[in-house]
Amino acid sequence: MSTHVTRRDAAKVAAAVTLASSSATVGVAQPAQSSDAREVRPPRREFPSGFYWGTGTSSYQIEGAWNEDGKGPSIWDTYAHTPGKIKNGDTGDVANDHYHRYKEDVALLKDIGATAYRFSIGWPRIFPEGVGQANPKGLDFYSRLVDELKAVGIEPFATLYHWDLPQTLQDKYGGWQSKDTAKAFADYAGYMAEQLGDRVKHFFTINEFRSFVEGGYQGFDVQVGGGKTLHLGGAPGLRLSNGELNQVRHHAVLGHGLAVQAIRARGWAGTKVGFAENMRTVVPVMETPECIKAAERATRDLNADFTTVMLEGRYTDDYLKRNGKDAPTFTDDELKTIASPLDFVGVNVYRPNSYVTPSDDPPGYRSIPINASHPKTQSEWHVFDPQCLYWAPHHVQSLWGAKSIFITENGCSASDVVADDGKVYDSDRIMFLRAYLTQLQRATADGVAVNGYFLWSAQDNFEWIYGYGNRFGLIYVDFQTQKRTPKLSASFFRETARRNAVA
Ligand code: GBH
Repeated sequence: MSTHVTRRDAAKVAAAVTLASSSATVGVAQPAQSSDAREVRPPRREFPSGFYWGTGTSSYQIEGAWNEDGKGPSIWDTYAHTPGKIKNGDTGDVANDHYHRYKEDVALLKDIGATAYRFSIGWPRIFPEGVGQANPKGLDFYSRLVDELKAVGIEPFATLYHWDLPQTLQDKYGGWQSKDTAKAFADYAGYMAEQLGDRVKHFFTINEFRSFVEGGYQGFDVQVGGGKTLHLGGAPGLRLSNGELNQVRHHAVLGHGLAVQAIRARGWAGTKVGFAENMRTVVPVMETPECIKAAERATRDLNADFTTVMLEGRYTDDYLKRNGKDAPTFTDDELKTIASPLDFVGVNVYRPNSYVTPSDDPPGYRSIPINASHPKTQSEWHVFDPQCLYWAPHHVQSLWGAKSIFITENGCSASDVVADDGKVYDSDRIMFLRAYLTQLQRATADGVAVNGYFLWSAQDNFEWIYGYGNRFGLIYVDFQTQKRTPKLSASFFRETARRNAVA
């Protein structure tokens, strides 16, 4: 062993001698001092100043306290309590016990360097029956949470609907199958803007229309490569026909529009409002003008039911034709409401939904299949492609002229474990974040108006039908003891937020 080291050292000395003598011979300076030596700059991928660095969570996924302080049951309480619906029979009854530990959790957000926090308000905490008398204890919880955030300088962003519909509205109206639910949602939204609007300046109406409508009212098939599809579902677990489903979609966007109007009517001056949708993200196969145009067309088309109608105020001809007798029924007035002007557009971006090339035949683009070997993260639906964090906001701006865009969710699950030294080394999450954020930085450098990024999620939490198995957090949670441990990715996030540049 020692002989080996000695021999290597000897070789180094010999090399140095050779260099020195050759430079002496030809009169060339040492490489380190050479004027034509390649200078390597330190990486510098900065975001615009004032960019928000946030994390996100949702009420049912972290709060627990499912039947405390007057909260009414939600459709997710019912669904999770139904045997066989959630992996391992997990429920959100206790979850991260955030309802009782919110102070510790806000302190952790501060520690990991977040400057913004996107949380959701549990509608049945505020209106246990969906409508009627407000529950002061429910309101008080969110009011204390907001105070706690503001006290440490973290900007609160509130989502009004992250899927936990009051069970009463499901029983009474069939949930979003009825316009009455859309109206009740607007009343609740206006009330929240009135109550919290002195301190909360940003509201998101609804989170992921596509997920809760398609997952909850029919179940949906997701392409994951090689022609393989997954069938995913969620509360309330209905299986409606296509025509009925389109009507639910319509009521959901109508609820959004009515909520925007209620927030404007009853909220405080300076309140900003938008939605947070997991748009179908389309990536052009190549960055040629023709291919980018094709990707834009596909984006408008594939999102006709939610994003497009909310930003354009009309269902595209193609959407109506494609759905024929299954198209939703609507009025012109409703379309106007649905497209009520917004202050920003929120997009949740995880994966590409489609890769397109141009086509001479209508509709002007062709979706190519995702390959079987395409890389994925730990979640079975999560096809990995950093480019989608470039293209999603790019399309939103080029198609609809959005002046302000937030990435309301982005992140991945990973097989995190606590190592012997007590740390959590989530190397793959850091790779994921660096790659995706590099593309987001590229978008802002190209002039796309992105004002903030919310990493999903602050903490590991109840991942819907997957229960506690799929961990998305920057902070590891031991669900037996409720101990929180920041992962290595939390250091990456803190450094990124501190420098306002990809770390
Ligand atoms: C978001 O939804 C949720 O807002 C959040 O609550 C959740 O914890 C987080 O992401 C992580 O999953 O996108 O075409 O592949 C994501 C839940 C959305 C994941 C639909 C699967 C399948 C359709 N799901 N998606 S697709």
